Amino acid sequence: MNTIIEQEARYCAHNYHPLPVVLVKGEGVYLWDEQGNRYLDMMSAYSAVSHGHCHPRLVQALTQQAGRLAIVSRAFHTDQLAPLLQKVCEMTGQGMALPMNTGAEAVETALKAARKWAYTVKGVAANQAEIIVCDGNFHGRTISIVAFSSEPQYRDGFGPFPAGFSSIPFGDSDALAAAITPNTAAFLVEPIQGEGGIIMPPPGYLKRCEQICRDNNVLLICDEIQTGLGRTGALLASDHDGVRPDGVILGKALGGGLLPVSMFLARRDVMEVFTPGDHGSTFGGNPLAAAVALEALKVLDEEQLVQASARMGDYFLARLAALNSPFIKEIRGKGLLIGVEFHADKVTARTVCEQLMVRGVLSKETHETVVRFAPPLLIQQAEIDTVVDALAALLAELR
Ligand code: PXG
Repeated sequence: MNTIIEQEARYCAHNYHPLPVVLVKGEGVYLWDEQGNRYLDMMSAYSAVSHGHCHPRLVQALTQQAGRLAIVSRAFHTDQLAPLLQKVCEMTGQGMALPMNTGAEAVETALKAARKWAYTVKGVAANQAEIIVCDGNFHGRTISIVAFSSEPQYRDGFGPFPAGFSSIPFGDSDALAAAITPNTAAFLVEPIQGEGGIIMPPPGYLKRCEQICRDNNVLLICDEIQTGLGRTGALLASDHDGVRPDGVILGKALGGGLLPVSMFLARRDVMEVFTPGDHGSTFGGNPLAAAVALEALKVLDEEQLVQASARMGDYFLARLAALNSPFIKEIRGKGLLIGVEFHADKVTARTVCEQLMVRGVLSKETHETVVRFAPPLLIQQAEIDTVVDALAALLAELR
């Protein structure tokens, strides 16, 4: 056994089951292990590394800002936060933003905003606000977020849970219309369910949900932590449907693959429910994170990563479809958020990931049957060829 892996098993909580590889270096779409073996990264840290590993401009922004001013808390202003928030609001068409660090914190922020908006603007009676979510959702790991997870393992052993959430089938806009009550504050939804298995809703779903929310004075809040910032070939996945959500949650790639940076963005009248002391975070909006996130947004623009994601995603999907393998049940995705579902009785997704690793490709299964392909957005055609060829070779061997 590798001693580093043993040491981690001894001292780290066993809340993950990593592939047996010890990574020491990353650059662009590539990762290297201790022995100097090179891998193509098809995971991008669950879509957090859309800019590629250690992007030189982002490393420079990080090191420069780290040497000037890193953390002061929001007790004071810094010169870095406002330019970031203006840029991200202008890019997404939202009015105001509240910066946090991890995705789950930004989701919690959205839930708090929605509830307070329901009480102070919509007129819902105290403690009666309801939030509708979707079966198969993944929004993070806090107690209130797992309270509305439909995955037993995320909940088991962690109750009691807060009330005020109801869940409907994903992709069913009629179910949303039926679930709304006068107490409904918000509908929280992932435009494409990522951790749920790269689940695509039917065409026009989000647009219909937007209309239903408007008609009922319910906030449409899109969790774009995984789908946002170019991952699906549009800046936001909700752009594909021409939808302007009332609130948007960003994280992961916002930190440029270097730092945890997240935020809740919303219409001005929604965000204005927060007053000083209501909500906060020691590290949220710190100038180090803000400098990196602003540079990450500029790189996204200047290197046209959103367009690249659309182009390379189409190519990747076409090459996968051409595999025509009896092991593959379905190929799903948009842009560079792709899931390949295998027939459960033929091969497990874990086995595919282990075999891909041996062939120099790193990915991770979600559930037992789906392997995700979500590389950094700067991946080139030849690299996609390498991945698809590796998959084809291992499927041929399995046969
Ligand atoms: N929303 C979505 C759509 C996500 O994919 C989160 C929220 C939570 O973000 P943070 O930064 O709090 O992890 C995610 C995270 C895991 C895991 O093991 C998490 C994600 C994907 C795969 C595994 O917790 N996505």
